[in-house]
Amino acid sequence: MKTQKTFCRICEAQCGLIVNTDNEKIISIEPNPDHVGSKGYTCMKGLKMGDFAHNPDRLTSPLKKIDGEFQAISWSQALSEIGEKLKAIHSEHGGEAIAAYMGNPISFSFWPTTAMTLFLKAFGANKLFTPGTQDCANKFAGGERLFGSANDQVFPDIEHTQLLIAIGSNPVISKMSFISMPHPMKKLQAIEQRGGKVYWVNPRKTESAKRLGEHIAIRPDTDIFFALGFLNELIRCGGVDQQRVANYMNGYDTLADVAQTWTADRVAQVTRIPADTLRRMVQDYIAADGAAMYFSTGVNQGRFGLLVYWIQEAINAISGNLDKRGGVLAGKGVVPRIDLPTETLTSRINDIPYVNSTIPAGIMAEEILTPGKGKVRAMFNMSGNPLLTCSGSDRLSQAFDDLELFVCLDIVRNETAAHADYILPGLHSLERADIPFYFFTMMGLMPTRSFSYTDAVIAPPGSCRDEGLILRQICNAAGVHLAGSRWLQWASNAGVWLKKIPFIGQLATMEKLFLGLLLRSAKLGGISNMRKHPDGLLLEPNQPGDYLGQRVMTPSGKIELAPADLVTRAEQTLESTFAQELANSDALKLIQKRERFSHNSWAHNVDAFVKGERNTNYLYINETDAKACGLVDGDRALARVGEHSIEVPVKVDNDMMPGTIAIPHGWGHQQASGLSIASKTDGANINRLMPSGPDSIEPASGMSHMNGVIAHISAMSN
Ligand SMILES: Nc1nc2c(c(=O)[nH]1)N[C@H]1C(S)=C(S)[C@@H](COP(=O)(O)OP(=O)(O)OC[C@H]3O[C@@H](n4cnc5c(=O)[nH]c(N)nc54)[C@H](O)[C@@H]3O)O[C@H]1N2
Ligand SMILES: Nc1nc2c(c(=O)[nH]1)N[C@H]1C(S)=C(S)[C@@H](COP(=O)(O)OP(=O)(O)OC[C@H]3O[C@@H](n4cnc5c(=O)[nH]c(N)nc54)[C@H](O)[C@@H]3O)O[C@H]1N2
Ligand code: SF4
Ligand SMILES: [Mo]
Repeated sequence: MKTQKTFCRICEAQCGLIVNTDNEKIISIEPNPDHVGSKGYTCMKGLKMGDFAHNPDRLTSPLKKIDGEFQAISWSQALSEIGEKLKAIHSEHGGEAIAAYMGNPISFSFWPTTAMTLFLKAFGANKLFTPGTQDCANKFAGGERLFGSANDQVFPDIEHTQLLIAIGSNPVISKMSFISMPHPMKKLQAIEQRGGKVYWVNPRKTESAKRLGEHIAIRPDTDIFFALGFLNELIRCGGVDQQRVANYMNGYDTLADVAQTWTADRVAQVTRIPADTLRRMVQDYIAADGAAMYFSTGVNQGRFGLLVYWIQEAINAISGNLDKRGGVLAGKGVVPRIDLPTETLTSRINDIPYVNSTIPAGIMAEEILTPGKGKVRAMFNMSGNPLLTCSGSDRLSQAFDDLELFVCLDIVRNETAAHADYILPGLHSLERADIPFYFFTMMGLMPTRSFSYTDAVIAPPGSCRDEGLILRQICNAAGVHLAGSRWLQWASNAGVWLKKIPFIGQLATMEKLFLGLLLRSAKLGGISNMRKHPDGLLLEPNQPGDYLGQRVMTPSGKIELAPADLVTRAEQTLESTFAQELANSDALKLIQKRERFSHNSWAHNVDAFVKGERNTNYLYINETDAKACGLVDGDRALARVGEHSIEVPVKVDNDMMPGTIAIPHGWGHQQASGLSIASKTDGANINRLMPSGPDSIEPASGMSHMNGVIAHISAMSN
């Protein structure tokens, strides 16, 4: 038996693990009590990783669809056929016709994601879709405007804060986003233990809100009015640090103008947070020695995620909490950042802008289906399941069938792959060497600054290959050079040969060269040095007071409190949205809900996670609303948005605020012939209901609207 330390790459917590293996098989996984970040904490999913790596449905060889059925073929056949086809599409239609969707699981692995960027560059292609426009692109778009770069983000100084206002976040289940913090509830409990306070602003009384803090129920997708009401009250109460504003910020007067009409009393009409409660929250925020406002996907997935980002970070900044102990800190990456000037790209669909070099997934179907120059004809889906995870599934399904070449790189044959021409078997995360997630390597979003390196723990089954290798072999077969660079292509080809020589092979693979280079640039001494720290390496702690006036990347060097396009949008849309909210006050609003045993769409092919009652998603609804819809617990309900509807079982749940219903995403696997366990589950795909297309996404951030969508619920007639 072999024992190896590594870290989990399922979510942003990146907990330390100890993996026991025998003959390349995972026997057991335990939490690593000595890991500098997680100190023995993990969740069930990390401990069950063996069930993903050794899944009975794991792909082991390339597959080709022949007469509607998938058949195993050799790598040489797969690569040469894909290469030929791609070459033909490229020469006839150019790079505009080639696109990729890069899903969430592989975003935790540095090398394959970089390889995808180099791959697209090789064809002069730039249409990279990611789930970023389902979970966080508003933060990137906001960072560009307020702080001068998408990669400049702030996070709450949880270890010192006296007041945390957490909006649209449920750490007990999700472990948080844009902050890497294993065992988040322990850190949050410590706030109360030192006399501080936590507020949860959420339409649902979550598992987290039941453990600690005070729950503030908010009507879904009205957070922008909450934020404006908060700002208005903060200014009214003199909670602005005028000296700091004068020294380090631009645009305060315009910002104050925007907030002027949004009093606590007025916004209460739509948020349903009583004005006195909002006033009390502002008083607590002003009084705390170090306070932080933080929001996550609950807000990102609304219609105004970018505007909320703006107002929230303006509040943190003008109150003096930005760059302050216990307030919010500006992340400092571990690897030095090279901020190359990014091109301002727009989609051919309505000139929709790219965010952080990616194109909104909400217009993927239009990019594929709209005829004319730039129509997407070849698509590479790496570690994604857009059919279940992106909005507008029915239209996407039609779009995928319209492609001339559709290639999926995955570890199993998921629902999206059913539409593919070829499926190529990639690696499970425990089969590759890695360093931590981009968010801390490059953006420093971690309260305890630390770093780790892991070698691969097990060898891949069958002929599975590293996705980076697959992409560069496709380049070879299509006769182009990775990133358009002859040298890179030569180096990566040489790596394949050198790999065959024992010892040199250990060092010479492209991914190892790449990771080693990053570690050296971070002054961490390369891979051999990092191997001496299997429990991770603590780095110099975050320092408040090192950001304002020193690291701000805007041209003025100051925080921009009133970005012109956001001010214009606020002026043009908020009054009408407010009126609309009042008019729709009786409507039921649908929100998302993450579950302990689910992970987006890919945890349902593991027996332990779909046992008993867990074998379906549910419609969660308050007792009063259920009654009004003629439903009782256990009924089946029809949920409808526009012309689309799905059927789900009902759970009456008084943790849901009246007027709010929730249905978890990632379900609806019945047709998945490649997933022997998941296909036996019940449940329906909520993204069939979510709006898609150019008019459905948030301007400038490209975010899909997935929270607060108005839905109609009725009982299914038996
Ligand atoms: N309605 C609604 N929709 C949502 C959300 C929501 O809240 N509501 N949440 C959204 C969010 S936050 C996200 S991040 C997205 C996620 O959306 P996606 O990234 O599209 O989908 P996932 O379910 O994460 O799974 C992607 C696939 O990755 C594969 N995979 C896992 N590990 C590897 C690997 O190492 N290599 C390769 N090649 N493949 C691998 C899995 O087998 C799975 O098939 O979903 C979004 N969709
Ligand atoms: N178990 C599990 N863990 C996961 C995942 C998973 O699928 N399962 N997915 C991972 C991924 S990819 C991500 S991006 C992270 C996301 O992690 P987080 O960003 O922390 O998101 P959630 O925990 O889903 O919390 C969102 C909360 O917002 C609330 N909410 C919904 N609508 C609104 C609204 O309009 N306003 C406000 N204020 N709140 C609202 C919901 O009730 C929910 O409690 O989680 C990761 N962790
Ligand atoms: S909390 Fe996240 S990183 Fe930690 S074990 Fe669970 S899935 Fe893995
Ligand atoms: Mo996500």
